[in-house]
Amino acid sequence: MVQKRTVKQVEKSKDNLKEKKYNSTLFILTKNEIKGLNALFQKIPVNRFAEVIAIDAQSKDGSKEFLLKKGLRVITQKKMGRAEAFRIGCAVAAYENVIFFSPDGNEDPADIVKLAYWLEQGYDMAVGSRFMKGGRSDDDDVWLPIRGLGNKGFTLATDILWNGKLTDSINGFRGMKKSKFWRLNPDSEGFGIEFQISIRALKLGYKIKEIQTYEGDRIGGQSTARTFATGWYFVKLLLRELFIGKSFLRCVQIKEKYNVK
Ligand SMILES: Nc1nc2c(ncn2[C@@H]2O[C@H](COP(=O)(O)OP(=O)(O)OP(=O)(O)O)[C@@H](O)[C@H]2O)c(=O)[nH]1
Ligand SMILES: [Mg+2]
Repeated sequence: MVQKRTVKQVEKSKDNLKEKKYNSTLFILTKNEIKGLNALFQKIPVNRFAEVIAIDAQSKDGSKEFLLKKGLRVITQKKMGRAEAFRIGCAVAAYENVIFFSPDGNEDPADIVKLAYWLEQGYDMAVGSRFMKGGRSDDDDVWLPIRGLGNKGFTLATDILWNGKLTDSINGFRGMKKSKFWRLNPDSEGFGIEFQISIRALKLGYKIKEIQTYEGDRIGGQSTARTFATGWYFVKLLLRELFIGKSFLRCVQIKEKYNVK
């Protein structure tokens, strides 16, 4: 017979989840994000993760010094770009589950543990979706919502072409199993990395969990994403993925460059 749990027991298990420590690696990605760090750092649940590493793109505004002062390990990128940060992260992470967080105000630190939770539940990838019911994108507020429309268009095309049910194939706020990351042989540059990962994950039938996320406005610093250049890169990336199918599995594996076995 199934035993009913008392209210006290249910409350206690909820508390356990609140306090739970994750055997996962949390990455904080920065490129001149000192304003965001000042505003958000205390909300980042660093104590809930067995490993926290910052990956910094040679910030000149004191972001690196800030993170070092907080006692974090900071890796300084030699080669720029978010794709490079993802690859460096997956090469050095001590844990299988990795989460990437960017402290520029776009991502809600409260969602970090939710991503970690779903990875622990067995998902290969967990993604914050700005376009699910209840989600929100700061791009939606722009008078000419070109980025929001572009994002939705790319996701729609991806779902149609690779039979997916994604609502946000591009958002950077995500976590993955690092072994599954390397299996995708992700060779994209810069801001294309998330889109490439989403497409290839669909090609290989990965278990993907999307959670609704609220994308706030950038707190300070400068956007590094150039809308039209990034959009054009996405178009080329999509066409290439269409053309190559699953042949990336048989190509030279990019992980070898990062000394990953
Ligand atoms: N480690 C690392 N982080 C980066 C790099 N480029 C950008 N970032 C960080 O990645 C996050 C996303 O970059 P943004 O420039 O905000 O791109 P975006 O969110 O599309 O643009 P906005 O809407 O203006 O915020 C920010 O926290 C950046 O600091 C990089 O080369 N290396
Ligand atoms: Mg941003």
